[in-house]
Amino acid sequence: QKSNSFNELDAVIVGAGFSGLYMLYRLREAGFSTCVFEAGDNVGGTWYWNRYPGARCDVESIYYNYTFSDELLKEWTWSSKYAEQPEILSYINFVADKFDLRRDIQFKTRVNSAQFDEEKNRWDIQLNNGQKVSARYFITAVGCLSASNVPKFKGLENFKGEWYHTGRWPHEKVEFKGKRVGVIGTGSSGIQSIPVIAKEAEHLTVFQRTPQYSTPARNQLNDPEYTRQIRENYSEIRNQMRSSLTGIPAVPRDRSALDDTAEERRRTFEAAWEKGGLLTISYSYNDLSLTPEANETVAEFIRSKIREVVKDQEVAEKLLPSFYYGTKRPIIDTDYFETYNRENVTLVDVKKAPIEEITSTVVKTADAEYELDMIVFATGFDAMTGPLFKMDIRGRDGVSLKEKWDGGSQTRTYLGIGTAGFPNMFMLTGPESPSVLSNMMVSIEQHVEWVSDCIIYMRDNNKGIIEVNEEAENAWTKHCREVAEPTLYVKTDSWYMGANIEGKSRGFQIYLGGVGPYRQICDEVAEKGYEGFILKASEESVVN
Ligand code: NA7
Repeated sequence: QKSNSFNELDAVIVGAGFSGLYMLYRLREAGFSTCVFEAGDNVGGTWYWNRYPGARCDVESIYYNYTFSDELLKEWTWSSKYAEQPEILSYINFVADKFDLRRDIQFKTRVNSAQFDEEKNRWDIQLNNGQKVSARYFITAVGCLSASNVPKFKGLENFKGEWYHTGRWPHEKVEFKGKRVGVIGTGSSGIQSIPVIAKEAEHLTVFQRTPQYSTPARNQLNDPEYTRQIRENYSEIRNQMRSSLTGIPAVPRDRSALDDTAEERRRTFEAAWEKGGLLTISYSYNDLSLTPEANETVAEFIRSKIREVVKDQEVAEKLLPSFYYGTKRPIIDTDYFETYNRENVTLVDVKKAPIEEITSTVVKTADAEYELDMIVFATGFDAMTGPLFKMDIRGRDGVSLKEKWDGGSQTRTYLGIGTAGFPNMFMLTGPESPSVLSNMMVSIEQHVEWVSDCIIYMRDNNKGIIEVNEEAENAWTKHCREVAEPTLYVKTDSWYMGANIEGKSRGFQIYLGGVGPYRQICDEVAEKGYEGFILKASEESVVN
């Protein structure tokens, strides 16, 4: 029955994660015919795919949920401070059921291509099952970290054991017991999974290229009284989240690290270490991401902690990070460094002796061989542009998004929401929006609400085409670079910089101005009749 209405859809949304689901909800409420296409066989996006052991969200659960429905806020209770993947996935399923979202989602379906038809002013969308769909609006809700990256190791195809990527973890239980397991990569996914795998596997070998700063999460069960208080004050909390820098109601302390004595700093960092949490240490001072000297104070504090926790000082030395703290995604952990005190764990420095080849049973580095039954690739993602480029998206004159953005080396957007030459296309949490440097839930709700308000405005004002003005795009892209330039972020090779993917050139692709200021900018744009966009009537009225 769905296929009959396909030719007349108002909107197609790609992806049934947090952003796609809310987008569907909003458009449907406003009376638009909408369909979501989702590659997985169920809802969840990031939380559907990242099922690796130890996966949990490092934003506190009370802030990592939808806030648009008071009823929903009352109905759901998070069990702990940092929710584990299965609990988050249950939440997303709960939401999908509560709002009856599944009836407009087609699962197990990938969008292969989307092409703007300049005569009809509609998007022609091709699905991997051969179906074709036509829609006025094309909305990508594909996430920022959904294109998994398995580096091209020579010989991987010969490996006889099991291998998995953390971001494409199987749904069946993976058994580590009695096995020699290797984990490649020590970003958030590696650091979350390593302590859990170490407890089960016969032996765990960690292949580390860049040592990471990680601080304790200090996860705990949520006290019912605490949950009650949060619920009671949620409208105030929601306002704080929305106007904050990162989508979490916390502000950096208004003091330079260099204004304190070494002893005072030590006490401050120590208290933050004990308290735990994602931003506690970063927010101890206001200049840790700006001045190398200030940054070095926190970096050295964490190094001292690693030396303290890890008993074998040779291993501890290998674990000491040297880049600017916070310029790769901060990580919080449960017993990560402690894991290296276990008898069954070996740390291998693959910066010093890189992985050269994988054979049927062995990972060979430049100076040794490691026999393994299983390899876990915790090697990250082709971030931001990767998920968009998995589809062949073509705008005016048949130009593809990939061509326009020079293969991902040079993103160009207006507000991270639209890009010139691609009319009626909206990106949720796209490059050059605050997205991955914020609590995604806050960014997602803001994007979805802005985009749905815009589509409603178009209908109410008899407009059929909206596209980014190139000047506005140039100014936004320049502004993004200018905001990032004075910070230490641009001095580190990270996935924020596109530096983890071979062939992608370096460029900071996230808006660093903060979610609160960003929201204000977006609101002003809308208030001024979508300033920076060109709006036109279309011959064909918007189908509704
Ligand atoms: P990350 O943070 O990108 O981490 C990937 C890790 O894999 C990192 O330690 C990389 O080292 C390592 N890596 C990548 N390629 C290789 C090769 N070829 N050889 C050895 N090691 C390699 O991904 P995660 O999944 O952990 O986290 C992604 C985000 O999800 C995270 O930031 C949160 O926002 C949630 P490198 O540092 O590049 O030297």
